Amino acid sequence: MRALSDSIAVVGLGVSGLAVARYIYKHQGMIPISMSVYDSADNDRLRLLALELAEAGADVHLGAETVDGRFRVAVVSPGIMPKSPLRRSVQQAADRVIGEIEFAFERSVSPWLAVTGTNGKTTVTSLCVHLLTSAGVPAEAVGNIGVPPITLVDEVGPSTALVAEVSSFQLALTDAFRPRVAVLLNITPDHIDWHGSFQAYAADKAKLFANMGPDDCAVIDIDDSGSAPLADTVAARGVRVMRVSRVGLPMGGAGLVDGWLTLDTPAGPIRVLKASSLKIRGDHNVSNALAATAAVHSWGIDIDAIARGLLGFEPIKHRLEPVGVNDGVEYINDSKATNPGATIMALTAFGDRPVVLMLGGRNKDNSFAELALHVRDSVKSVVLFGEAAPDIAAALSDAGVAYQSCGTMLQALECATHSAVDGGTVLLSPACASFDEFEGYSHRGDVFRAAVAELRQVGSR
Ligand code: UMA
Repeated sequence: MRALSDSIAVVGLGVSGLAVARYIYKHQGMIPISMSVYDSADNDRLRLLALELAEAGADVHLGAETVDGRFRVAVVSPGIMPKSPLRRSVQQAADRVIGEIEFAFERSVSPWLAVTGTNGKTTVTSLCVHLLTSAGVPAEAVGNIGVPPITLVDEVGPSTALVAEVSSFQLALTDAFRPRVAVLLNITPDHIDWHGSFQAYAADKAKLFANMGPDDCAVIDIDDSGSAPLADTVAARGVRVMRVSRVGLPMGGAGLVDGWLTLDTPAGPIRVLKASSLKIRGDHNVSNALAATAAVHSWGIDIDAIARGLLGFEPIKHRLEPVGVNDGVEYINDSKATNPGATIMALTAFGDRPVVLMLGGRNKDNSFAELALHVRDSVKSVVLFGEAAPDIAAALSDAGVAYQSCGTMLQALECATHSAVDGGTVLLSPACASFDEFEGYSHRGDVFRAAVAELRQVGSR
C-alpha cells in the first residue's frame, strides 16, 4: 500500500474528487500533508465543501483556471478535458498525475475485477457483482457506476471483490492499476471530444491490461473489431486471455453454441444457460452475459452457481428498462445509450416488433451515418429531439429515412406515442448525451419513466 505523498493537489471537486479529499484529511495522521483543492466552478455546493475542507487544513481554490505551485501528486477528476487550461497546468505543476481509481487501487487490499468498453460496462459490472454475491463471494460495484472506490477501501478487506466499472477517462489517469480480472467489451467511437481521436480513445481503453501478468485473466470480446485485436496483443505478453464470442466457442473462452451460453473448459465445452432464459434483452446482452460468465468463472465461481445467478438477473435502470405498457404499446427506457453504437445494439432487442425510436440530445462529435443505416433496416419511425436533431436529421436524410422533429424529449415522447401501433414499442435510445436538457442520462430516463407513468394514468392514445 502506498503512503500519502507530502503535497497533493485534488483537481475537480465532484463525487470522486471530494471522496479523495475526505480520505486524505481523514488519514493525515502524524504526517504533515499539504493538500490543495481546485475546481473551475464556484457555486453554493462548492462553497460549502470549501468550508469543510479549509477547516481540515486544505488550501481551496474555487473558480480556478489553473493550478499553481508544485505537487508530488495531483488527483484529477475524469471529466476535466486534457485540452483544458486547468488540466494542462496540472501537468506542469505535479510530478505525477493520476485519477481516483489509481489512488484507491494503491490503498486497497481487495482483489479488483475491472470492466471497460464503450457500451455494456454498467450491465457487466452489475452482473459480475450479482453473480459473485449470489455465489457467496462478497463484492461491491465501484467506479464509473457511481461509487468512488476510495470510499470503500477502509471498509472492505481482502475477501471482498471490488468490481470496478472503469471509463476511458478514468483509465487515462492510471499508471500502475492492475486488476486481477479485466474485461474489455468493445471499443466503438465515443468521447472523441475528450480524447482527441479514436486512436487515443482506444489506447486509453487498452491501458486496462497494461500491468497485468501471468496470474491475471483478461476477458476480451472478439466479435467487436475494436476490442478483438487486443486479445492477441495481451496474450502475447503472457496474460491468460478468455475470448468471448456470440458466433462460436473460442478455445478456453465463452461462446454461444446452439443458443446456449457455453464455457470451453479443460474438461470440454460445458453449457451454462440457454440465452433465451436471460431477462436482459438484445444480442449485446448475450455478449454481456458471456463476458460476465467468463470473468466470474476465472474468479473461481462454479458453473451451476453462474447459471442460477444469470437466471435471476433483472434489467437495470436506463438500460433497455421496460417502464410500462400503454394501449398495447411497450415503453422502453434506454437513456444510457449516449452514443450511436449503444443505440445500434439496442435495436437488436425487438425482433419483428414495430419500433418508434426516440433519438436526440447533445452530440459528442459522433457520426450518425452508421446508425442511420441500422434505423432504416429495423425501425418503423423516428422522432428527433434536442440540440443534435439537425445532425441526426442530416444522416437520416442521406440514408433515405423519414423522421419527425419534435423539440424537447417530452414532446418527442408525445409524437412517438401517436406514431406507435398496438403491439409495438416506443424506445428512448437517444444515441446522444443528455446535458442540453437534463442533468445526466439518469435524470433524462427518470423524466421519461415518470411521463410514461402519467400517460398510463390518462390513457393518452
Ligand atoms: N470540473 C472542473 N474543471 C473542468 C471540468 C470539471 O473543475 O474543466 C469540476 C466540476 O466543476 C465538478 C467536478 O470537476 O465539480 C466534476 O468532476 P467529474 O464529473 O469529472 O467527476 P465526478 O463527479 O467525480 O464523477 C466521476 C465520473 N464523471 C465523469 O467521468 C465525467 C462519474 O461518471 C463517476 O460515476 C464518478 O466519477 C465516480 O467514479 C459519470 C459519467 O458521465 C457517470 N461518466 C462517463 C460516461 O459514463 O459516459 C465517462
